[in-house]
Amino acid sequence: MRKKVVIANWKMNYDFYETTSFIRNFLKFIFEKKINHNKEIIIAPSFPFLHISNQISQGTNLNIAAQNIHQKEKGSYTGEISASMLKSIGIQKVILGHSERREFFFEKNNILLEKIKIALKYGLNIIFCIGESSFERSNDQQFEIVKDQLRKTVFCCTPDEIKYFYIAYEPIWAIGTGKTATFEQAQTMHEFIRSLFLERYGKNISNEISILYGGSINDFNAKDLFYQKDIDGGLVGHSSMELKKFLRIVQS
Ligand code: G2H
Repeated sequence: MRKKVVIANWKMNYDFYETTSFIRNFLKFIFEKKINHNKEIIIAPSFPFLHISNQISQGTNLNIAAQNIHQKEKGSYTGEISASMLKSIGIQKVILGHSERREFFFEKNNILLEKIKIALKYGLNIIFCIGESSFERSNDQQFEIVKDQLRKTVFCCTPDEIKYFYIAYEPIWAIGTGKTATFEQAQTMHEFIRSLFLERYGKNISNEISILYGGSINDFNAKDLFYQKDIDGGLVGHSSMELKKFLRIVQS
């Protein structure tokens, strides 16, 4: 059975105090209630707090992920963060391809493929985001778009490399809008994504790959979404920033 995974993507929110106190309180609750059995929980704070967050969560089942890396290994790229820097502070996971990176930082599929390659070189697990815009969905192009995003990025990897991936389907029209995909819409897309993995890599990989949903998940809709057979958990933005809400989502 595939593990359920819940990831908090805090984007550019929370300072040092907010980050560390949230993680401490979260761990306290998880420990007391023993709710993380057979569940993978990941929090992605901002770069400056990755190291301390990782230290606080040492020895627990909470994992810490970065929200991005630069595509080059090192060099004159002022202000950027490399995969090897993350690795050197014990970070094992990174989110790539988020639609906010694609939209605001012009990250196209070719750049994302470079990022994938450098992340894999340093053995980082990749939470790779894909999804269509509202215009594309209204023109019924969502399947074509998602297929193309995968073909130009993840599907350039070998079967051994695929073991490092989680896929997050995040329809852009549902991100931060409060407009969630219905569980039927999400399940249909997840089933389609899994069928693409079947076609490209065969049965074992398509059965094992975790496909998460993202886009306005909250403590009310999480249960229905996570109950679907091809939805293995969620990538949660806004609702992951309130401890009680996030705990309810994790418990869903
Ligand atoms: C999508 C999601 C987290 P939100 O970006 O990746 O954010 O839950 O706020 O829509």
